[in-house]
Order: sequence, then structure tokens, then C-alpha cells
Amino acid sequence: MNRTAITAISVSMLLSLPAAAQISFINPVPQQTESSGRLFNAPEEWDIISSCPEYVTAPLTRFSADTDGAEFRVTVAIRGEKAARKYSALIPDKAEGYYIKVSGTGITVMGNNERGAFYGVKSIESMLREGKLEECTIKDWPEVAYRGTVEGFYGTPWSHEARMGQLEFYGRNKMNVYLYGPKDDPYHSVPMWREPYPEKEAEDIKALVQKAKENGVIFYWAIHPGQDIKWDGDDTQKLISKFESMYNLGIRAFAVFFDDISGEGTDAARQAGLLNTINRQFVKEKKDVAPLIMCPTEYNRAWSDDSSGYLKTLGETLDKDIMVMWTGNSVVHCIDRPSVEWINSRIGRKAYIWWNYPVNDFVRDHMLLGPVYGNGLDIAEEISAFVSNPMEHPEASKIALYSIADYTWNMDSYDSGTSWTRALKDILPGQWEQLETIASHSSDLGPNGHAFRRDESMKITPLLERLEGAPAEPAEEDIMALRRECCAIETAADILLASEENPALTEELAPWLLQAKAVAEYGQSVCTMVCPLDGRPEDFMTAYMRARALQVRMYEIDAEYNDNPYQPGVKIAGLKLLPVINALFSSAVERYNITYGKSLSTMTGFNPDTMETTVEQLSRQPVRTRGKSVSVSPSNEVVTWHEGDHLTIVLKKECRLERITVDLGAVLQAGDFMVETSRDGLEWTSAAMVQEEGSSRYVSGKGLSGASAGYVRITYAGQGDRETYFRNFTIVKE
Ligand code: LOG
Repeated sequence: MNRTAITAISVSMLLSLPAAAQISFINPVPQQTESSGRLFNAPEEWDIISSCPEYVTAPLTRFSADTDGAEFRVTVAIRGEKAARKYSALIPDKAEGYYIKVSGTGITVMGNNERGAFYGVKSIESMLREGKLEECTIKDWPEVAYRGTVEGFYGTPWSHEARMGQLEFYGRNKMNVYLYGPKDDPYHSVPMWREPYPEKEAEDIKALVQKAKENGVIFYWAIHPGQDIKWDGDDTQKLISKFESMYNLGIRAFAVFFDDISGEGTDAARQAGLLNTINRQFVKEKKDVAPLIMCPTEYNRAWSDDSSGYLKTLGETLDKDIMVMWTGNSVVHCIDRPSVEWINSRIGRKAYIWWNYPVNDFVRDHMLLGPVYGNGLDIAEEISAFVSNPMEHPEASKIALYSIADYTWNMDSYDSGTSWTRALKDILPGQWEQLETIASHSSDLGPNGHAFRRDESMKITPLLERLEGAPAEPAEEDIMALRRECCAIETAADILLASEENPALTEELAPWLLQAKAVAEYGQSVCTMVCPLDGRPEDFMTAYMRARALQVRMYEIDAEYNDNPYQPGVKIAGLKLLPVINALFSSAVERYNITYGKSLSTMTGFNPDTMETTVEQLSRQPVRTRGKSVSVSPSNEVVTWHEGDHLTIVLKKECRLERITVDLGAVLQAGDFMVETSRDGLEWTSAAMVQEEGSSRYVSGKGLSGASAGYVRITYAGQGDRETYFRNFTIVKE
């Protein structure tokens, strides 16, 4: 039996399913396909005839031996070549377009350009997933010219291995851009953007450049100099030298990011001047460097004030071939046509979309695994590019990236639901149903400063709505349905925790799988409290005790895993499922207490402490209580304080304080900001704060220790507006 046959048989035995049409393995969904529906085993040997560079046909030679004279002929060519001449009317006249014909005697792949031919080959490779080919013709091309990702998040940058894997994934899904710009790489941003990379990092970058080439990906290297740039010729030259050192590592595409900065660096005219200089003295001089990309400081509509003239200056001054990034109506927002038209008219070019999804650097306790939806299906013509900022979890991000690839290639046919299912099947073919069960309850971001939310638990939403409407009188069959779903979640979590199919994915998801399992077990206990399994009321107490134990377990998982100083913890199913289980729990306990004259606690997990503020940008920041510490979630952006603005942590219960820490990302002048405590919110005592050496962190002095407070506030006491970061505001109870 040959290798192909073994694959085909073992797959069909495992799944007991008829083989799916092989075209459905191709992502993005191709523009035009015609198929006879005939499937056949791919031959073991084929003769590849091509004058394309080796990387174009490499995916085919990996599959089958390239044997001169073999009967099955594979022809790969590019428009303009002799071999492509007779297909010229069939090849789509679009950048990166391709034409494919698969028949029993051979395969023809004709690209409109080199990358088109590569994508045609990648489609054949995808089709071959189960060793079979489908007799068909395909005409395909992308609707958006540049598609891909911007590794632009705060938090742990991706590892070298993860990046290598991403680049392969982009090649397979026809994404052609990877923008390198992790905020926490010190050689990308402060403090070391002026310095060349050390040897090890430099070697890694060279390897990435090579990997990108093999996958048809343009590797952009971005610099983020705005936090401390000086507008003298000196820094311009230092920036160009840094680019020069990156050029020597093989980089041929560059970007300059001016996001999330304040002060001198934000000047539009100077930014444009710098970029034009780079464009003229570096990019154009080199001849083989891609058009420059820049990310403005006012990179979304909520922050761009026409009166500042910032965008207009960029639009008028920046060389026309420099592309300008844009995140939409706010930092995190879906993109629609009117919002793109708004920005295009200001920058005098088509916006380069930086979509802040599935990035979770502002909700790090959430894993974003849901469907990709909400962007306009009519924006392809209006944008120059669409790249996604992913999560710091590279493997889990692929669920969203798969669909973003699909959406940006073929908006007309984009269907978020089916694209999501195909993504899950692609990422975990053997256990995708379990992954779907977990992912469907791990989609929303929870309350967050950007007010960006996603739907969750969609498949059982009607059930959850019925239960939410009347938690005291649930229908028995609804409780049965809820129990079934909780069993499915528990089962899925167990299977995925032990799964060896995609170890990187399992490792990233593990804390959330543990939490999902605890939520699911809790749900089942609550179902038993509401409807005793075999009708024995004495089961109630056992189920109640188990539910309490699982509440503690959920708290412990949250406290133990994913420890980061921003949004620590592990949250799942928080939009619909968990609140419904909690409501059922509380009303079941109440009912029991009334019937039996008991006083069992009806409390479920919640955050006791809250926050009040006059700072609009911080008004939606979540507050977290973890053990003895209470903190307001930090914000990644620059925050504006007006005179007299305050931010107050309101404790559920007055208590003695051990420590207060404040970090506004800047050294503060005496009298600028005040930190005060109060027992009743009326009378305030100021807390002396001491700057930690060499940092922007301030910690309360000895005087505070043991003081009793119900309220702790920071007030801006200076004059005029003041811009700061908001890195930390934490109080530790005694
Ligand atoms: C940053 C980005 C961050 C994202 C989400 C842009 C242009 N810049 O608020 O680095 O990952 O939002 O938090 C940003 O989006 N700042």
C-alpha cells in the first residue's frame, strides 16, 4: 500500500466520514471554482515542470517525488512565460491571482505573478491534506492587496519558534505581510531603538527573513522611536543607521510607529519630515525596499481632533507613497466604510488598517477564540491593507487569523460562522469539535476600557436567555439542556488537556481549559441543586457543598495561573454562561433557605471593590481584587487629566492599608498629583509617596502603614491638561 492510500484509509477509519471535497480545505475561500466532484488519490510520483524560483514549487516536492518523465505532469508558470502563453486568457488579471486546473493526467498552476503562482501551489498543497486531489478548475485572487499581521501588542513578544510557525501559517493562508513591532522588544522601542540587535537576536531575524521569503510574506521591521526621539539630525541619522543594520540582516520593508506616545515626539510636521527623509535617503536609494509604512499618533478617530490639524499635516506633507495605519473609530473597533472614508479624506490616501483583534493585551485574563465578524464587507476598495494585531498566544491566535485571511482575500463570500468552523478544523483536525465547545464560551473580552465586546455561548443563547429571565422557576428540560452543555464542556476540557495533536495550543489554553472544567462542574452541581438527579431532595446539600467547593476552585485557578501585572487571572464563559449558573445557584439557595429555615450563603464570585473617576479614558477600567491587593487595570495608551480630575478606589469594606503604589509612567513634580485616603469619602488625608529609584513608580511611605481607609484616590492638582500613562494604581490591604 502506498503512503497516500494509508493516509486516506486511516483518516476515513478514524472519522468514519466520507472524504470532504478537497477544495474545502483551501483557505481563503477561492473566488471561482468549478468541480466535477471526482476525487482521486494523488500519484506517488509526478513530473514538475517549472522555471519559477524553488520556493514556489517546494510545497509540491515535499509531498511527492519530482520524477523526470513521470506520467502525471505538474506545470507551474507565471504570466509572460512561454508555458503560460496559452492560459493567458484564463489567468485572472489581478495581482497575486492564479489559475489552477486539476485533472487525472496532471495539474496546471498559472500565476499572474510569482506570488500568484506560489498561492496556486499552496492551494494544491491544501487540497492534498488527505492525499487526494479533486478534478477542478480554480480562478482566484485577493481583494485586499496586503493582508497579514502586526505583532504590535504589549506583553511577552512571540518566541522565535512561534514566529517561524506563524510565517508558515501565513503562507498557507495567503497572507503576505508580517509587521514586526512588539512593544516590549527594547530594540524596537525605548530604551534601545537606536542600538543594533545583539548577535543571537540578529541571527534569529535573518532566519525569519528567509522563512518569510519561502512563504511569500513581506517581512516589515518596525521601529517605535517616539517616546524619546529628539528632533535633531542626530536621531534621524541614528534611525537610518538602525534601518541600515536591519537591511544588512535581510530586511527589505520598514515601518515607523508613533503610537502611544506623548510630548515632543507627537509633532506631525516633524514626524512627516523624518519619514520623508527616510523615504528619500534610504528607501528610494536602496531600490529594493518596499514602500514605507507609518503608524500615526492619532491613529483612531476618537483621538483625532480636526482642530489639532495632525492628520491634515500628515496628509499634506507625507510623501504620497508612504502608507498610514489606522485602527478605526477607536483603538479597538470594527472597520466600516464610512469610517474608512473619513480617514482617507484626511490622509489623502487609502488607510492601512491595523485591526486590534484578537489582541488581548488589555484583557490578558481572557482568551479570544471566537468567530471573526463585524468588519464591513464593502471596504476592500477603500483600504490599502488590513493587518491584525494578535494575542501574545501565537497558536490560539491562529483561529482568528485564519478567518482574517479569509475575510481580506474574499469579502464577498466571507461567512464568519463557516470560516470559524473551518479554522477550528484546520488548527485541530482530530478534536475540533471539542475545541469548538471551549472556544464558543471563550470569545468575549469582558468589561474593558475600549468597550469592545464579542458575542459568546451563541449556540445555547436562547436557553441561557430563558434561564436568565426566570432563574427561580426554570423548566426541567432547560436544566437538562444546561447540564448536557456543561458535560460537553467538561468532556472537551479533559480531552484537550490531554491532547497531543497540537501541543503548543494545549499549552497556551491549559489554564483556560482548567477554568472551563471548573465552570462546567460547577454548572452541573448547580443543575443538581435545582433538579436533584433522581428526585431526592437530600442531594441538595451535597450538590451545594460541591458548588461552593468549585467556586473556591475557580477562584484558585484565577489566582494561580496567568500571573501578569496587568490583568492577571483566567476568565472564561463570563458573558452568559457563568452569570446564568450563578443566578440559578443563588435562587436555588434562597428557595432552600426559605423552605428549611436555613441561612446558607447565596453569594457567588464577584469583585467587591469598585472605582470612581472623572477621567473619561479610565472610566471603564476594570478593578481587580486578588488576595489582599486591589488594583485598577492599567491602560496602554496616553491618558489626559484635566484640572481637578481624580480616580478613586472604593473599598467594599473599610480596612487597614499596608501599601499604595502609583505609576503614571513619568516622574511627577511636587504638587502635580496627590494621593489621599479617607474613611468616609468626605474627609481626606494625604499619603506621602516616595519615588522608587530610577523608576516612575511611587510607593507610600511608612506613615501609611495601618491607616484605616474605605477610599483611596489620586487627584491631578496641577494646572492645565496633563498627559500621562496609567501603569499602576494598587492598594494592598493589611
Ligand atoms: C497599541 C497596540 C496595542 C493595542 C491594543 C495601536 C496602534 N497601538 O492602545 O500596541 O496592542 O492598542 O491594546 C494600542 O493599536 N494602544
